Amino acid sequence: MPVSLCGTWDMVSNVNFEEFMIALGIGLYTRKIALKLKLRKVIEQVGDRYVVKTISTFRNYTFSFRVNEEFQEFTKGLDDRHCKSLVDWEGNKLMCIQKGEKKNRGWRHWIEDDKLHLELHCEDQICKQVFKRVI
Ligand code: VLZ
Repeated sequence: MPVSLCGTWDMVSNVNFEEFMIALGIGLYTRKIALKLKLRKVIEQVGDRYVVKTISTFRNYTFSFRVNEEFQEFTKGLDDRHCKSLVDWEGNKLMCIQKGEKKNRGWRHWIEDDKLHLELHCEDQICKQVFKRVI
C-alpha cells in the first residue's frame, strides 16, 4: 500500500508555475496574483473516494474522484475547462490524466521525504510544487 496522501499540506516551493499557467491560457491578471499565493492542499479519503482541495486567499478549487473511474472535471476558477479525467496509481504516485482541449495535461502526487510532491503538466510545461505537512 502506498503511503497515504491525506492531510493538510502547505506549499514550500513552486517551480515553473507561471509557464504552466501560460500553457493553460490563464490571463496575466490572475497569473500575477496566483504567483504570490502560498497554496494549501487538503486531501481527504473516505473508502475509495478522494477529495482534493486547493485553498488560497484568492480562490479555492475542490474536486473529488474514485481511483480508476473516469469523471467529468470542470476546472472552475482555474482555466474553466471541461476535462475527462482519470486518476490511478502509478507505483507510489497518484496520477491523473485530464483529457480535453489541452494536450498532455495532468498531474502526479506522491510523498517523498515526508513532503507532498505535485508535478503539474500541460503541453510542454511542467510545474513542480512541494508541500509540508501542517497537521
Ligand atoms: O492541483 O490543479 O492537486 O487539480 C492555477 C491556479 C493552477 C490559479 C493551479 C489560482 C492548479 C487559483 C492546481 C488557486 C486555487 C491543481 C491539482 C492537484 C488539482
